[in-house]
Amino acid sequence: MINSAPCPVLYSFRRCPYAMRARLALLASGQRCELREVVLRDKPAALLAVSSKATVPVLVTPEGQVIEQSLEIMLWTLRQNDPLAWLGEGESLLAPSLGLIQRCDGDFKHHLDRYKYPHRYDLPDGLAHRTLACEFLNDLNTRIQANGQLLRQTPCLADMAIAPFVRQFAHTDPGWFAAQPLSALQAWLIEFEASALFLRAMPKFAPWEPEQAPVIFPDNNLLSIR
Ligand SMILES: N[C@@H](CCC(=O)N[C@@H](CS)C(=O)NCC(=O)O)C(=O)O
Repeated sequence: MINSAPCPVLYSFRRCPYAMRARLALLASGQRCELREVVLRDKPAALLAVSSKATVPVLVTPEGQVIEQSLEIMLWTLRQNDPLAWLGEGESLLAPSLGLIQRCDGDFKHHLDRYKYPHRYDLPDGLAHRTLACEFLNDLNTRIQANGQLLRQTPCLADMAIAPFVRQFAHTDPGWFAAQPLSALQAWLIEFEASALFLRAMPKFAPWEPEQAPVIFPDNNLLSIR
C-alpha cells in the first residue's frame, strides 16, 4: 500500500554524526520523511528560512514545527513509534541515555574536534585531546563489557546517539584505534557499522535543489531491522 500521508522534511548531511543519529531514529521508528541533502558551505534558502541557526539536522513536521536538535528529532520520532524500545519500558532508559549523550556531545565532542582538526584550533597536533577523549571511551568500553551494549543487551537510544561520534573518532586514525585495549568498544563499533540499520541510514544523496522531486527516506519501511 502506498503511504500518501504528508511527510516531515529532514535537512540532513550524510557524514554529519548528528544527522546520522536523527536518520537512525527515523528508520527505527519507521517514520518516512522527505530528505533534503544539504551542502554545509552553501545552505539552501529554505533551510535558512526555517532555522536561523542552520545546523543539520533540522526536521520540519507537517504541522510546521521546526526541530533543530538531533536529540530532539530522535525523541520526537521515537515517542510516536518505538518498536525496538530504544527508550526502554516506560522510558526507563531515557535518563541514563541522556546522561551519556550529554557527555558525548560535551567533553567528548570537544576533544574529538581538537583531535581530528588540530589546525582549526591552532594546535600542533591533537594527541593530548585524543588521550582526554579516551576517558569517555574507556567508560563506554566498561559498560559494553558489562551489558553487551551501553545500557542493556540490545542497542538503545544511548548507543545510537553516540556510535556515530565514536565512529568519527575511530576513523581519525583507524590503526591506532584498533591497537587500543578497548576490545568491547571495537566490537560494538564493528557491529554498529555492519548493521542493516546503519547501512540503511547511509545512502548517498545528491545535494537538494528546490525544483527537484522529493526524495523519500527511507525508500521503503523496514521495521524488522535490528
Ligand atoms: N546541537 C546540534 C549540532 C548540529 C551540528 O553542529 N551539525 C553540524 C554538522 S555535523 C553543522 O550543521 N554545522 C554547521 C556548519 O558547518 O555550518 C544537533 O544536535 O543537531
